[in-house]
Amino acid sequence: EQANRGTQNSADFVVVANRLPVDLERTADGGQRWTASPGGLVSALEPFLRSRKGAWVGWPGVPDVDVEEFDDDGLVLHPVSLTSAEVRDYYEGFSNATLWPLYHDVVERPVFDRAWWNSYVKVNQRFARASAEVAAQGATVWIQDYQLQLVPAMLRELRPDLRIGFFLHIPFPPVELFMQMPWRAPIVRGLTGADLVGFHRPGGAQNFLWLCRQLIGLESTRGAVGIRTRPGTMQVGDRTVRVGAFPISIDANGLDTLARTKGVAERAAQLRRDLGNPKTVLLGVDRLDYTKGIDLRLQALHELLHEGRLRPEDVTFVQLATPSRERVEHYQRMRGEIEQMVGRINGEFARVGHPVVHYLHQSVDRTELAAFFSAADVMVVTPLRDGMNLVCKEYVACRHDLGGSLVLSEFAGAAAELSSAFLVNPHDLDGVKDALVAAITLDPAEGRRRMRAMRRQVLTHDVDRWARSFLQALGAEPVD
Ligand code: GDG
Repeated sequence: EQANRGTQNSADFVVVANRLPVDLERTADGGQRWTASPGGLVSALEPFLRSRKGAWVGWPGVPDVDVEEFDDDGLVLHPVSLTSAEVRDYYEGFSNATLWPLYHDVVERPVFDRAWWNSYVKVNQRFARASAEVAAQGATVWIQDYQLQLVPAMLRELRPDLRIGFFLHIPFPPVELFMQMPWRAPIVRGLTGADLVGFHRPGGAQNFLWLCRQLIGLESTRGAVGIRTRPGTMQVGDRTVRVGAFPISIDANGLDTLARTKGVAERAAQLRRDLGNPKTVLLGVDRLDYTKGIDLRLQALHELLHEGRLRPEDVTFVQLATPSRERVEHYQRMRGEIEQMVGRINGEFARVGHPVVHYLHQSVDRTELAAFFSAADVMVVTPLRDGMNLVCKEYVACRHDLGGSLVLSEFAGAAAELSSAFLVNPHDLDGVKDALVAAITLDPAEGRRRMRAMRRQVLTHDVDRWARSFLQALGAEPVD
């Protein structure tokens, strides 16, 4: 499968992300193999990548390996190597223990470490060089997310001929919080190397425009930024940089089709039987991350059971918690706390053979996930802060039966689009409890009305529309 290095400066469309869309895995016999991990981003970009000479630049997911570029069914995958020390400092450190908590409202205290920053600069430089190597003259390069915020300016320096886009998948924080960052000016300058800087929400775009004015003295527009349209603009030397809001979404039709299959329907019914056919199945699906508010929903459930507003024989709560960033200390601490809460609730309210909380620290495949969504009466999504949150959109896409209801945090980007959910302030525990009870006792006709409205939004605003609107604003796609 491995091809020779033959794509120097020949790709017309390049995606740059921390990770490649495939993971390298070491096998038991000491060999290695690739496993596909195509998320929403890959499926959304696939048509663009395949219709042009596309390349994807990213880390293969294991440290200390040097892999040659190879061709994966017409898409060039260009691996960037990281040492173990770089994984620790650039990835687990600066990306996930500095930027992640800072950009998520300082839910945990960000760690500011100069060695981590130095590693972040060095690795961003490596990604910029790798991108410069694969991009053809005048190509479009689309850089993804918070791990690579310096790449736009670094790449512009190497290759002024390129059309460069950047999209941030997590929230861009309020300026008061961003100003804590010791390396705030270089980060803002790094981003301004792009021709278009995209965020999920207009608020993030506005925060960024403000910083460009106040921190590095650029001239920029002050008017409101629209969604997909009316981007803000600023002057960076002789270039005009656009700043806009592009709410990401999911492959809604693909998921809708999957959820309608007999296999998923049967598996959903089986899951309910396995859970003991409770009156109400509540569901949480998250990476095990402290921003997701898993502890809050458990606390709300605990209090409702304690007060007798919910009866343990009527409700079952399933929490799928995908393992994530397990070597970062914040994550280790939170995992312990959540598992203790699960133990406490089951200790007090379970009966033999009937736990109230089913907690799975595992990841399941897409079909199984669709079955869980189809089986759940109430989907509980309570992040303290979330750039968008795809899980709630996936739940809606799976409910062609118009069944089920959604409890959704106001602090998820998705709340702006899913106004027919039960919106909650996750910091207001009584409010969360009331919303859970309201969702559980919802009149079915009212539930269908709400679900229909949410489905209309999600099915017409899918990930393909997201990618197209970004690339059109970048001038890389004709406007339809
Ligand atoms: C970041 C931002 C933004 C989860 N468990 C399993 C599984 N998943 C899938 C979900 C969903 C994805 O992982 C999680 O996406 P989210 O958007 O909910 O959250 P983050 O991972 O934090 O994503 C977020 C997103 O980027 C995109 O811009 O929306 O705000 O934080 O697709 O279904 N998938 C499978 N098994 C699991 O066990 N197959």
